[in-house]
Parts: sequence; structure tokens; C-alpha cells
Amino acid sequence: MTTPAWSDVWDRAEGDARARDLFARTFGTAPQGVRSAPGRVNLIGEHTDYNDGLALPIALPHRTYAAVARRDDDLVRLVSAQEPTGVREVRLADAAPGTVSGWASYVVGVAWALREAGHDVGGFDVAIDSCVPFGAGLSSSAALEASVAVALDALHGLGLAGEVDPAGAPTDDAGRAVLATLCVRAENEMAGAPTGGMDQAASLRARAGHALLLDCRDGRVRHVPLDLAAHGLALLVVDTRAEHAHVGGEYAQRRAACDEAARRLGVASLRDVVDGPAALDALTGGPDGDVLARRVRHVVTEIARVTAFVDALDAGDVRAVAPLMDASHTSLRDDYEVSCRELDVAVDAARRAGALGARMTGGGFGGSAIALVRAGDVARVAGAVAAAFAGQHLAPPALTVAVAGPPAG
Ligand code: GAF
Repeated sequence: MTTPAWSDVWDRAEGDARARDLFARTFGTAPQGVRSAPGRVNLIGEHTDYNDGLALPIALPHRTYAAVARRDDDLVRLVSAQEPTGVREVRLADAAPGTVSGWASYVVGVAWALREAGHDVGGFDVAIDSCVPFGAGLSSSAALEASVAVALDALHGLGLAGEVDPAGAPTDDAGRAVLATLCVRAENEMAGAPTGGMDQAASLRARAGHALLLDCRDGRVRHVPLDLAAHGLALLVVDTRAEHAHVGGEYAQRRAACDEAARRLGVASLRDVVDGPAALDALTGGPDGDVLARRVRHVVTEIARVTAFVDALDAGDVRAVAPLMDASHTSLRDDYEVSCRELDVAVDAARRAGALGARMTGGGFGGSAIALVRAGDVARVAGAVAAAFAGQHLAPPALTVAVAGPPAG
């Protein structure tokens, strides 16, 4: 059997020390503080967020760390351990959509969005380090935005982030909802990635030991208890190492297709499609009608799967979620067409090795898959997935057993 590679997860002390050290080496002084924010995996509810639908992510133990200090001017100086570009400098007065490129646009974008919303945010130095795998569909962008958002909240006394209590729950969800919206604005407008709001909500509003039921129509959340270990289960995350990106391209096309389908159906969003079969009939035919109908079928059935998934958790029938995961993957692969060879290999190998259910997670076109496995089967399923990748001459995947962690703070 192929030995699986496990992904590196830092504890908070290590992440904190790394960011502090990078800050001190770069700027020659100590930071005023360090804040961090998690990546996420989505249990179910994929490509539903920008359709006003439901999603059910958890926060990962992988986090991005931002060490920060205030400046007296409006300069932002940024450095990241993950970027070889050295120190970047941006004046906040010059920051606007299209003026900052690459990873810095996410950081500066958060400060820009806060200022656009009327918050008194001035210049700052920031050093970033992260163990959230980049391009792995585990929301490294939102973790970066959220870490900067809570760091600036603390630095400038904005009073939006509140605290995270000892049980890992955020104390001010309303304030965090505001920060999440501003992080989405940073990503959409400054970074140019037309994503929905699930990832930022997961990073800022999740609760340890719980999944976050997010209603994207009104932004409301419910924390749903999730203790897989108590049921003898574990969630295996497979980073396929097939890198994806959501700036432009296929993701934007899927979003545009949903908008077009909603327009033709005369609804504000696909969440408002109440009679799925009738909607599919109405769309079918014409040059793109069949494709649009399949996109709609995915969104409508996926939203229903989120509800069924939460009902199963509420009823304590955790194993009942497995077929919903399988159905979600089939729908994403065949109707929404966002899977890829590596994701299908991961899902098929996990199932063949005894996973109860498995699916791709995140936006797709690469990234990660998740599998629900019996706790005693984790090593065997991980080994089987690694072997399947080797057998198909794919780069080795990186594996993690995910437990729902605390939000940004
Ligand atoms: C990416 C996006 F950033 C999210 O907003 C969401 O649409 C997801 O893909 C698909 O569910 O992570």
C-alpha cells in the first residue's frame, strides 16, 4: 500500500510564533498583535451561495496568521512567507479596484472595503504566514481576508469581531457578518474573484465542534452540533494538489449561467425555484437550454440535500448523510460539471476502500474531496486514495482528518 502524505497543521502557538518572527525579521520591530483565521471544508451545499441557497461548511484546523502593527501614515507594508515577492507597499489613498495585483489585493482589499464602509482604518505593517494549503479548495483566500479583518478590527478598535469564547464560539455574530460581507467585497472587487459568501462566513462565523448552516438569502446562520468521533466516524480531507483558481474562468461562467437561468425563469435567484421539474421543462431546448437546465437541477437538488443533511444531524443519524454526499458529487460532476479527474479518482478510491460517502468540496476544477469514514478505517482509506493516485501517475495527494475548529480570532 502507498504511504499517504498528511498535510501540515500548525498549532496556534506555532502559527503565532512564525508570524511574529517574520514580522520582526522584516520590519525590525515586534508586532502589536497576531490574529488568525481558518480555512474551511464545506460538508454540502456547493455552488449554492451565489444562488441565495444553503451551505454547511466547517472551519478547519489549518489557519492563516497575520501579525500587525499600526502606522502613522496611510501606507500598507505587506510580507508573506508564502510569497517570494518580498515586501509590497501600497498607499491606502491609491487603493482601488484594479490597482493592486495578486495576494496583496486580498489584504489591501479588506482595508479598502472597511474604509469604503466608513471605518477609520489607517496604514499598517502586516506579516502573513499560513498552513492553509493554497489553491486546494480549502479557502486560503477567505482565511487571508478574515485574518486581516480581525487583525484590523483589533488594531483600530472597530468593535466588530467581538471575542471567541472558551468553547470556540464567536460572541458577536452580527459584527462578524458585517466583516464577512466586507471580505467578500474585497475578494469580488479588489481581487476580481466573483465568488459567493460561504467561505468568508465559515472563517468568521463558524463555531468549534459545529457545522455552520448558512442561509445565503438572509445571511442567517445556525450552529449545528457535529461530533463525528462520538459516532465512531471521521472526515477525511483529500487535497488532490490539482490547483484551482476562481479569478475569472469557469467559476464565473457557472455563476453567469445561474443568473441567466433565473432571468429566464423570472425569479430573483435560483433559491426561488419552487417547482424544479417545471423549471427544467421551461428551460430545456434552444442552444443552451439543456445546459442551463442541468445547472438549475444541480442547484435546486443541492439546496434540498443541505436540508436533508442537517435533518439527519439533528436526528443523530449521522450515517444518513453519506448517500447525500455521494449524490452531491454526482450532481457536481454530471450536472454542474465542476469536478475533474483527480477529484473523481479521490472520491472513487475512497468509496471503494470503504468510505461511507464522498464528494468533492469547494468550487471544483481541482482542489479537495472529503470522505466520511469509520474512524478505524482512516488509515486504510487514506492509503487506498494515495495508491489510486500513484496508480494513475498523479502527484501524491495531501490528507487531513478534519475536526470542526474555531473561527477567526
Ligand atoms: C468557492 C467560492 F469561493 C464559494 O463562494 C462557493 O461558491 C464555492 O466555491 C462553491 O460552493 O469556494
